[in-house]
Amino acid sequence: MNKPVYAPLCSKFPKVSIIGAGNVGRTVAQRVIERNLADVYLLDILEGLPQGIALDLMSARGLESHNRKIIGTNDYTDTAGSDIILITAGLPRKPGMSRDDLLKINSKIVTEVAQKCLEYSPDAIYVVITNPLDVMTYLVWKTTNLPPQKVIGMAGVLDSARLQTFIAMELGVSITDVQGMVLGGHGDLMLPLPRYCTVSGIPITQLMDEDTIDRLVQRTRDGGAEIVQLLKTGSAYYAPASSACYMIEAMLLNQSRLLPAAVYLQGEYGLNDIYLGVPCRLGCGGVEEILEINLTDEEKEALHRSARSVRDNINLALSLVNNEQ
Ligand code: TXD
Repeated sequence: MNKPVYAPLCSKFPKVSIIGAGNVGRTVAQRVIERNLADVYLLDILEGLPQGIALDLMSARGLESHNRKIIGTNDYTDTAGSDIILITAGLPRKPGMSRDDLLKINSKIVTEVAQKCLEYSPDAIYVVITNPLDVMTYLVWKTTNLPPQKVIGMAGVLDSARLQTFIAMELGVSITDVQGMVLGGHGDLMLPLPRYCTVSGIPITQLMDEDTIDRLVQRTRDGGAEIVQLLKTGSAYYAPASSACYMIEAMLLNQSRLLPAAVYLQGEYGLNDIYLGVPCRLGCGGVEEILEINLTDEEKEALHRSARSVRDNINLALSLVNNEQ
């Protein structure tokens, strides 16, 4: 009698490589493995850091009851054949450092990281986290020359989660009943859209007065800064990591989720050759559709104002990177 062959049901478990083992990178790694979504390769420029975090997370596997592995590394060859590359590498702004200084440093880091990842994972989908988000996502797309649907920036999910949280807290309702959407660049000019916020289908404009909505919109815009001020060192990472994991899950499980993300615009919303937060559909191919929702003239103008600021920084980043070469 022939012996049965016990072949694995699937030959390959998804592989996610996370570049930058800082607060966001390591927290995304934890979320991804604890949800059994993929094996994770965590890479950092600092020796020992990703290895230490990986060993710590591996030691918790039995307790957290999952079977995914996490490898810490400083070597890009380990990231070969990734399905998703998440770029969180960068420096935070330090005292005395101007925004331009930070733009220059992070542009250099992100460009180098993208080049190295592309060498080993040319077929991956690239998700960018590093700030300034829309500019860094544009640079990754430009550097890799990948189809735009395979390079995406994470910000809208986070900004929308913050808005939804503030609405739920204000009304004392369950967060699961709240829907909301924030478009535009990930900065002071982001565009929370109260008209598209609902609680179980009821527009929030019927549940709150205008002053309250304005206050929550402003708190959303200042959401990152409020946390930075409280933490004193570093910036938010739990909700950013959840947001990144949410997008990774949508793609790995081919969920066709409709969410806001920084995507490459080619005429949508009257904007061209720019990365900006708009609603899109995410699935296994990356960005599967960009949705053009109706905006009032005022909202359109606010979106364009945000785009102008992102474009100025893209131009500045490109000139800084080109002068460096
Ligand atoms: O909504 C969003 N997109 C954001 C963005 C929400 C939160 C954080 N946001 C930005 O993500 C933040 O402004 C930073 O630009 C990144 C990462 O934030 P994090 O809080 O994780 O920063 P850390 O803790 O400083 O970690 C950065 C790591 C650190 O371990 C460095 O050693 C590493 O990046 N680093 C590198 N790794 C690999 N290669 C290079 N060149 C490199 N340079 C730094």
